[in-house]
Formats: sequence, C-alpha cells, structure tokens
Amino acid sequence: MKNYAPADIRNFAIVGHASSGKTMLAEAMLACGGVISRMGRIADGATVSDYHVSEKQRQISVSASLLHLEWMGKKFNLIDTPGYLDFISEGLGALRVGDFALVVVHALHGIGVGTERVWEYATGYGIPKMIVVNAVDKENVDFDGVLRAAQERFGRHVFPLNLPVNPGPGFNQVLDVLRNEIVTYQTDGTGKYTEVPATGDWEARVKELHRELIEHIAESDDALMNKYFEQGGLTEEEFRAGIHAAVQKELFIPLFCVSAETNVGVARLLDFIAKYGSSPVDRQRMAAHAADGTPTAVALTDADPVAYVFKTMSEAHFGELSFFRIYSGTLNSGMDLFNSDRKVNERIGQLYVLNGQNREAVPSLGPGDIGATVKLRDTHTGNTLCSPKRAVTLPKVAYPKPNIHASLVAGVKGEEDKIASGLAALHEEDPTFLHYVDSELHQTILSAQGELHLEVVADRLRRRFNVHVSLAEPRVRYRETIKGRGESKYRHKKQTGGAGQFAEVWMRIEPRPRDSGVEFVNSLVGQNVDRVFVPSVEHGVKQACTEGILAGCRVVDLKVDFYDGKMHPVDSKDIAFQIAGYFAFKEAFTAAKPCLLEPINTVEIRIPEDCMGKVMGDLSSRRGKILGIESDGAFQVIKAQLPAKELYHYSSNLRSLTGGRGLHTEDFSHYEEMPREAAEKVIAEAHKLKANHEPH
Ligand SMILES: Nc1nc2c(ncn2[C@@H]2O[C@H](COP(=O)(O)OP(=O)(O)OP(=O)(O)O)[C@@H](O)[C@H]2O)c(=O)[nH]1
Ligand SMILES: [Mg+2]
Repeated sequence: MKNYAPADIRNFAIVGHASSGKTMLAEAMLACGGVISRMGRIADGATVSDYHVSEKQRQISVSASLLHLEWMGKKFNLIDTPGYLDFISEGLGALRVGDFALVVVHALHGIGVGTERVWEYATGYGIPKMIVVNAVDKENVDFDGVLRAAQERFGRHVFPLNLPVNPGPGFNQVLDVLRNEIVTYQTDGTGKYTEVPATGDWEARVKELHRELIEHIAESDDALMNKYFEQGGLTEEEFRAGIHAAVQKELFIPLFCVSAETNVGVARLLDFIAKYGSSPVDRQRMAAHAADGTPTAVALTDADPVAYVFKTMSEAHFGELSFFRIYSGTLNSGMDLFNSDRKVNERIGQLYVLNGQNREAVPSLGPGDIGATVKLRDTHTGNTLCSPKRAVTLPKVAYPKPNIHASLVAGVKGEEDKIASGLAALHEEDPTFLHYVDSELHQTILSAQGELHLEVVADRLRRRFNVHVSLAEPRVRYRETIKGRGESKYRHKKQTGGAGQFAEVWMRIEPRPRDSGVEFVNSLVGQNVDRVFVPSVEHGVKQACTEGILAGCRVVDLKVDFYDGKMHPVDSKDIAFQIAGYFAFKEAFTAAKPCLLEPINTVEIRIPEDCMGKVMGDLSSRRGKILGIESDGAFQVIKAQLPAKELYHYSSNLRSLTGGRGLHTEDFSHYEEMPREAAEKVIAEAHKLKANHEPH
C-alpha cells in the first residue's frame, strides 16, 4: 500500500451506544471499499472487526479494531469501538486519535446513554461529529422522531443529508439532499446504487431542504453569509468549501440514514467523508510537553517523527501489537525511536496496516496515518514514541475510575504468581481495570468499568495465561464500633512454668464521631502502672481493633482511655500488658453497645423515563435511599445511596431492567449503622468462617 498525503487520510472512530450497529457499519464500509467480497454477519461471528473469541461468543464488540479501505483516492482508517461502556477505554483511545467521530444511533432505540457519553468524550477531544442513524430497515422506524430527538439533544446544527424514502423492511431508497436525487441501493450487501432526480413531492421536499442547507452553511461563516445575501445564493464551490469548514466548527453536524445490515446508504456516506470529512490537516498542531515539562506543540509538518500509542494488545502467535497514530514525520521499519514516557529506546519492527486480524506489512507510514507494529520492548497504551533528537510527550487519555469490583479466586494452588504477572501484563494493555491484594479482606480484588469488563479480564487471564480463576462477590468492608460507653478491669496472670506474667488494665471507652478512627489516651495518675507499659497496652488495643470483636471487622470511631491498673515488680512486662490491653478492650467493647457499620455508596443512575417505575421499585428493595431525581432531556437521573452489599451485579441488573438503556456509576460515600437483622447475618457468617478456619 502506498503512503497517503495527510489531506488524503480520513481517521475516524465509529462510536455509539451498545448494539447500534457500529460493527456492521464498518463491515458494510469494507464491502463498499472492496476489502471484503461479502459482508459477514454478527450472528455468525464472521465480521472483520469482531474477531476475538470473547466478541464472537458474546456477539458484542469488546476491543477496538483498526480497519482501512480506500475510497475516492482517500485512505480511510476506521476504528470500530465497543458500545458497552465497560470497554470505554477502547472508544476513548479511538476518539483520541480520530479526526472526527462517526456516532451511530439505532433508528429504533434512539439516543442512548452510551450515545451521550461518547458525544461528550468527542467534544472533550475537540473533534467534529457526524451522526449515522442505522437500522432504518427495521419495522416501525420513526426516522423523523430520531432526527428531532438528535436535534433536541445535540442542537439545531444537526442536519439530515439524506432521508429514507421507504423506511422499514425492504428499505433501499434515500433522498440525497446534496444532489437532489433519489438513490436506490441494491440490498445484496454490495452497496451498489443507481440514482435518478427526485420528482413530485420528493422534489419539493429536497428543494426545501437544499435551501435550508445553504442557509445553514452560509450562517456558519460571516463572509459566506454576506455573499449569500449579495448573490442571493452560494456557488457550488463556495457551498462545498463551506460544508467542510462548518463541520470543523461544529456549526454543522451532518446526519445520515443507513441500513448497515443490507449496506444501504453507506456508499454515499463514504462519498461525503471522502469529500468533506476531517483529515489530519484539520488538526495540524497537537499540544505536547517537551522533555523538561514545558508546553510545546507537535506540527504535522515537523520532520521528526512523533506517534501516540493508543492501544496495545497481545495476539496469539504474533506477540504484542502496538497501535499508533503518527502526529508528525514518517515511521520506517527498523527505525530507532525514543519512548518519552518510559524513557527507553525502541527499535521499530515491522509496520502494518490492518483490517481486524488481517495484517499487511508496509515499509513506512507517513504523517497523520494510523498503523501498528510488533514487539516493542517496553511501550504501552498512552505512551509517546518520538525521535531521540526531540523528546516530546503527547497528552494521555484520562480514563474513568473503575468502580465495579469482584474478587478473583484462584482455582488451583500454585498459580498465584502466574495470575499476578498475567494481571500486570493485562493492565498494561488496559489501564481501565485495577487489581490488588486486599490485606483486610484477604482477597485479590479486581476493579473494572463494569461486570462485563470484569468477566472479559478474567476470560483473558484464563485464555492467555492458562490459569484457573473465577470471579466472586468481594467481601464487604464492614466496621465495628460502639454506641455507648464501656469499662473493664482486666487482670492477666500467668504463673505456670518459667517466669510469670502479670498485668491489670483498667480502661474506659466511649464513641467518637464517624470517620474519626480509634483514639488511644491514658489518664494514669500515681504509680500503679509504670508508664513504660502504655505503648504495650496501646499495642494490645490496636491488635484487638484490627482483628475485630463482633464479626472480624476493623473497629473504628471510639476513644480508649487507659486510666489505671496494677503491676507486679517482677512479672509485669511488655507482653503481659499487651495481653491485658487486648482483653480489657474486648470486654469494654462488648459492654458498650457494639454495632456493625456498613459502607454506603452513592450511585447515579441514568435511565430513560419509561423505566422509572421499575428502577425505583428495585432501589427500594435494595434498601436504597433516594437523594434526588432530575430530568435531563429524555433521561431521568436518580441519585441515591445504597449499601455496597446491595450493589454487587447492579449494572447487569440495571441492564436487564432497562433493556440496556440504563447506566450507573457508584462511589463510596460513608459508613452507616446496619439494621440489626442484617448485622446479625454478617456476624453469624463471620462465626461460621472462623469455625472453618478461613482467614477473614
Ligand atoms: N436490521 C438491522 N439489523 C442491524 C443493522 N445493523 C446491525 N444490526 C444488527 O444489530 C446487532 C448489533 O450489531 P453490531 O454491529 O454488533 O452493533 P455494535 O454497535 O457494533 O455493537 P457493540 O459493538 O457491541 O456495541 C446485530 O445483530 C446486527 O446484525 C441494520 O442496519 N439493520
Ligand atoms: Mg461492535
């Protein structure tokens, strides 16, 4: 494949809500471009983009795929991204390196929470958007309704460049607003079409739209607007140049209707992208940091190579692939580059352009282009590769915090090291999940973007590193505290065999405010106890607080006053006071109306209005406390607080309650006293665990 000039490259991310048809749209584009002779189907697991086992099994995209084709002399680098927000890191990486976003909206399901999210991210990266309304071949499609909703949500700049003539099953004709024509597509997946001038009602409709379009474009530029009034219209050339500029300024957001499944409407969408879509030239300068941290910029025309690695992925029998976008210069196989994040030199191996798992080796890739290479030593997602002569670092993608947790259980003894190194390797590829061994819970905790994400990480671990792991509900970090005051006078005495032990500790305890921890003081007067034993008693108390008394959980929020005691001139020693402190505390604690606290999370739930009843009912069955409800367009945003215990698997639950249209985020808020019955259950479970000698 030849190298393309930056102006002839179209880099874009295909993004949108889950199952809106992004992968099928990519497949249809590849069919149009002649990359494949026949479109594969999602149901058969046969698309170019969804080639991973986890994607075929679940029939969803899990990983971003890089695809390319040539259309009207332009090279299209399309990145098909997963719609499930569990895998948002893939979409974020793609949007980070794309020059525009192709936002796919399902014609039946309309704008979803996922659509809004990717829209916000694209806006954050300052890249223009185009909307594709897909699946117009579905029964009961209300295209005008979707268009109106898009205009309400994303502004009046959303404008249809084609309209479905015969939406619903059999859909094969669109009205082309730019050309005033009716385009009839073949529905055999080839994407081929014929066109005739619009007549009758359609002619009137298209004329009206054409006029609106010219006004719209003129409006985006004062000089054009003046010409429009002076000339009474725009010349074809002015109009066309105006479209490109207006898209860049986001004063014009083109909307297309297609059926990806039957490849209807896609070819003319490709035409539009080739003629008016953003190219790397539209984003000539990229903010960066020099080696000393000072702000600088990388220009497309700079000679020194600079590339951003937006994704790394290990492929069976192939090794680690690094996907990059070049922001300046040309990359050649065999070239030496510098990884400015890791501060290591890297020799660039074979370069590739890709279509899913099909790779074509190329000798070099020029500025603005996207490609991949293999076997870099220490380069990971988010790193910048640059010339050793001019070290710069490009801004990284900011990933959302992983808030969904599970414990990872090893099925076979002796695999712990393999699991740990596997997790570390996977984390380098996908920084949006975290893993750590929790010393309090005695569990390996995986934190990810959602439950599907957790499952996919576990899948990869099993498949790639050959280990036996499963996911389980993580233990909850309950806390123990007291509601009243308590006292104890505990004597520890041991006189059998060898040296004796003697200590007596008198102690008072009282509650302290939430989140204030354990405070240990002494108010000893007189000489009953040597002050040298104060740290010993404190040590014993802290030990008891760590072990827990009711249910093996940490003790919090109380004050301990060691106010008196007794000692023995020979038998009193450190260990004796530690033991006495330990048991004195347990006694005092038990006398002070102990109770359990549970973690409460704040959740924000975003759902379509018609799901309110179901979701609210479910929240109340989970001991949820509603903090507020706000409406935001067609969505309702519920803020609530729920015990963490009730939130395990909540995202799957919400998905099924809302048919995949709901979304939630959760974050720890505070500790709260548990209802008695629930606390008793936890205590009983802890006793059972202890009886079984399991650590807790
Ligand atoms: N009728 C019809 N079905 C479609 C169309 N496009 C996609 N589908 C079907 O919708 C389902 C989802 O399509 P995908 O292409 O996997 O959607 P996606 O947006 O890539 O999904 P994720 O990547 O998992 O978010 C599949 O069963 C497709 O066959 C379309 O234009 N018409
Ligand atoms: Mg997909």
